[in-house]
Parts: sequence; structure tokens; C-alpha cells
Amino acid sequence: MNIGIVCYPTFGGSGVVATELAKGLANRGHKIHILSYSRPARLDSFRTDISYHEVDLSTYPLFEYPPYDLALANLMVNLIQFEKLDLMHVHYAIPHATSAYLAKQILNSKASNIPVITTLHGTDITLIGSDPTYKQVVDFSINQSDGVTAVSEYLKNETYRLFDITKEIRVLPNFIDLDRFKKSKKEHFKKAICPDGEKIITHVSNFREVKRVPDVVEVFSRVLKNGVKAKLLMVGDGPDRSKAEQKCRELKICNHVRFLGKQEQVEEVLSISDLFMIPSGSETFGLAALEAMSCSVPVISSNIGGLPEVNIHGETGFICELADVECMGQRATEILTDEELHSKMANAARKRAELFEMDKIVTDYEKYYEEIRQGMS
Ligand code: GMT
Repeated sequence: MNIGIVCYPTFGGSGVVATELAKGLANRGHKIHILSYSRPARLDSFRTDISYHEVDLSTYPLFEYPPYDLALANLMVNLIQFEKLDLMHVHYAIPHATSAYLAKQILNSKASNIPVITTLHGTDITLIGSDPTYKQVVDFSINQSDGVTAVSEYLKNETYRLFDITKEIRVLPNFIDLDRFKKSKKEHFKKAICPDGEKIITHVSNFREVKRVPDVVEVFSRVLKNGVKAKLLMVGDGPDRSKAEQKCRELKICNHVRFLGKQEQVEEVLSISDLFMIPSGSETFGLAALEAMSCSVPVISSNIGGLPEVNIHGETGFICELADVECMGQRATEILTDEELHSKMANAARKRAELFEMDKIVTDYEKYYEEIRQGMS
């Protein structure tokens, strides 16, 4: 198939899922066209079977805000017509599903059309999408898609709860490359950070408010108070980084915390980690948790959104109520001070990650594409 994939290029999960899906589909012989406003971070090497098309955001003195959705729709029409795309798969509803609807309308008038599939990822539903500013348009655009997928049962149910969706939503979860995300020997790295054999707790995110990064620091300070020798690695960057840094200063634990900024090879950091923390206030799936689990790292998470579909309480880690830093600190201490429990949970985490193996989920997407195409023919 000749497939168009539309995504945000940033370090966020939807861009990662879209780009990894593109690579997985290309490995199976499909020709992929990625549409975005900048080259996606995970599209890191040259491939003849994946082309990248940048949305041209020409400015004009009248446009304080250049109409991205129109430029994207125009690019979609061009690619469908001239590159002969068979299917368009958009990731994140705003504004991609709306641009796709517009492209379909333009193509209908030219009697050429293809299926559009929208994958719902997160805040496009739970936060910004259901905001009255966008809700009616998002609702309409999702219903106009030929196929709709969501990354967890939680997100599917939330979409039905928050919108008037008449379409069947298929759950196709996030997936993981088990060969890339596996524990590898990085002892030199660990020794450099933890010369006295300290345990490593890691957090990876885009440091937005929903990630609750100050909670990570709070939990870590409790682990130290409980007498555990440990270091905290904070990976990523974003608006709340300074709040987390401030929290370290307040709690006087800065010499135990390293802010590493954005990292391309997250799996190397995860390989030396003993525990992963994801205390999010909103999380439809939690790809970062899956990446950690695939590297055999047990997880402490909040009980929010799709996280309990990924992290199994008492098996792959522990789940605490949102914002309950006391519980998280206690559970983290438990895992880090009981070697047998740690090893059991590390093995269970990897085993659970295997259920989300990339090849299997890419096959499910492929089958879904066929199903939608057949339904339209
Ligand atoms: O909704 C967001 O915050 C952005 C979105 C993204 O585009 O990065 O993240 C979501 O999609 C990921 C991939 O499907 C999920 O693993 C994340 O849980 C989800 N983030 C949130 O729901 C906050």
C-alpha cells in the first residue's frame, strides 16, 4: 500500500508511535509518506521507502497565525492525487482529522477518494479536544473518519463519554521494539553516576504539568529519608523543569538528582535504572512506562487513565492514588530494598512488555487498514 501518515514531530508519544509505525509498515513493503511541520525526531535515518513531506507554512502579513490546517489539507490533496496514496492515517485528532475531512471533500468533488483513519492519542480527547473551543469540530471530524482507533480501553471509553461518537472505535495500543528496548550492559555509565553503588530511579517525560514532575522529586526525597542510597535521573525537558529543579533545592537533595535533558537513546538510561516513576495526572496509555518495562525496569505509577492497563499492581510494579507521594515513596523503598521482589518485578515487567511487541501491533494496524478499505469498496 501507499500510505500517508500525519503526525506531530515532537518528542511526544503520538509522534513516536506514528513514526515507529511508519518504519514497521515500510519493513513490510509498504511505501510511506510522512506529513508533518518538521522532521519527526524518530525519523532518524535515510530510507528509500519512507519519504517526508513538510507542511509548507507560508506566512503573509495578514496571518498572525498561519492556517496550518489548510496547508496540511492542501498537502494531503496533492499527495493523494500525485503520489497515488491508498490510505491516510492521521495521529492526534486536532487538527489532523479536520484537515483530512477537508481533503476528502475536495477529492470527492474530483471523484477520487481514499479511506482516512484517525488514531486518538491523549489530550486530543481528554484535555484540549473536549475544551468548548474545539469540541464541536473534533466531534464532527472524528465521526467523518472512515476508521477510528484509540490507544487504550480507557481512551476509547473517555471518547464515547466526552463526545457524540457514532463510529466504532478500535483499541490498538502503543507498541515496543523489544530488540531496541532491552536491558543492555552499561556498567561504566552506572559507575560514573553511582560510584557508591546507589540505586537509580528514572523519570522520562516532556515535563508538562500533567506529568507532575515535582511529585517525582517529592517521592525521591522520601526514598532517601527511608535510608536508601539512590540517585534520580530526570530525562526530558519542558515547562515544569524549573519547578522540579526548585523542588530539589527546597528539599536540599540537588546533589542526588541529575537533569539530563532530552536524550535520543533513552534505552541506555533505562538499562542502568532500577525503578521508573510516572506519577502523571493524565495518561491515556503511558508509552514511557512501557519503554521502561521493556528494559526490565519495575514501575511506580499513578492510577490514572490507561496506566493500569500497562503497569500491573503488585506484579510489574506498584500503583498509588494520584498525588499520593507518601504511598509512592513507600512502594519505591519496598522495591529498592528487597532484591527478590525487585528481580521478580523486573522479569514480570519485561514479560508484560512482550504483549505489546511491535510486530504484532503493526500487523493489527495492517489488518485494520484492510478491513476499512474493504468496507468502503
Ligand atoms: O496527549 C498528549 O499529551 C500528547 C500525546 C502525544 O502526542 O505525545 O501523548 C499521548 O499519546 C501517547 C502515545 O499514544 C500515550 O502513550 C500517552 O499516554 C499520551 N499522553 C497523555 O495522555 C498525557
